[in-house]
Amino acid sequence: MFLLLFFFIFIVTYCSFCFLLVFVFVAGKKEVRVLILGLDNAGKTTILYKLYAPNRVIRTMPTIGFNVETVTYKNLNFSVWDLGGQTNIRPYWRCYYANTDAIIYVVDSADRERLGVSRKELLSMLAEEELKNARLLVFANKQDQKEAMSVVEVSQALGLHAIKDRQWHICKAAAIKGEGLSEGLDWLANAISGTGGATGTDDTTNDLAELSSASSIATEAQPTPTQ
Ligand SMILES: Nc1nc2c(ncn2[C@@H]2O[C@H](COP(=O)(O)OP(=O)(O)O)[C@@H](O)[C@H]2O)c(=O)[nH]1
Ligand SMILES: [Mg+2]
Repeated sequence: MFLLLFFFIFIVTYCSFCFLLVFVFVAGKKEVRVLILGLDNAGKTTILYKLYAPNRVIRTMPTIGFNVETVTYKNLNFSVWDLGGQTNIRPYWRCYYANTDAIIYVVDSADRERLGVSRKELLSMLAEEELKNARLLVFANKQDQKEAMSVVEVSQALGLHAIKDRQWHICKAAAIKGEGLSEGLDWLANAISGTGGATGTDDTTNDLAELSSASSIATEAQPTPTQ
């Protein structure tokens, strides 16, 4: 009888311990909802899959609808939504805005002709009430292209310096080689955890002079997001 009671208590204790372990593991990782937006052909899908599987060779097709993957980085679970960027799909971006913690806005730095359109889309998106608390990370992508604008040029063309009401950061990237992505994700993880990137004009990462040097370090580093 005693043996049976002992066995019962042992099983209950063991199960509770396992449950606690699973709970701590699951609850310990904060869920972060991220949208990857930008014009078509900017490199959004390439970025999503480079973050998801850094060593995989990525071949993309124009995205109709969306792709979504979970990327775990610095104890955060990023649920990353990559939405199609074609002109006729852009009006549907707003269907995904609710509860968004951060926007990754991707620009093709070599596409000088459409930078004005990209700026217009960015500004109208930032004006949306549902996104007023979302942090903004901009990737000046395709820096491997000879004709690519510098990160400072892209920043100025987008008018980022005028954004005072949210945390934002821009860094250069060559998504196809996986360059610059970890620096961006580092900033985002710090901003979400509240350990970096103060809001508004006081944010030193929003300073253009700082930004060019911070980003030039980024392109030399290889991305090391954990899966
Ligand atoms: N040269 C270069 N091409 C890139 C880079 N990132 C993406 N691409 C290419 O740009 C094209 C569009 O990429 P994709 O990710 O589908 O763009 P999306 O429409 O924004 O999702 C593809 O041919 C990619 O291989 C990059 O950093 N450098
Ligand atoms: Mg795509």
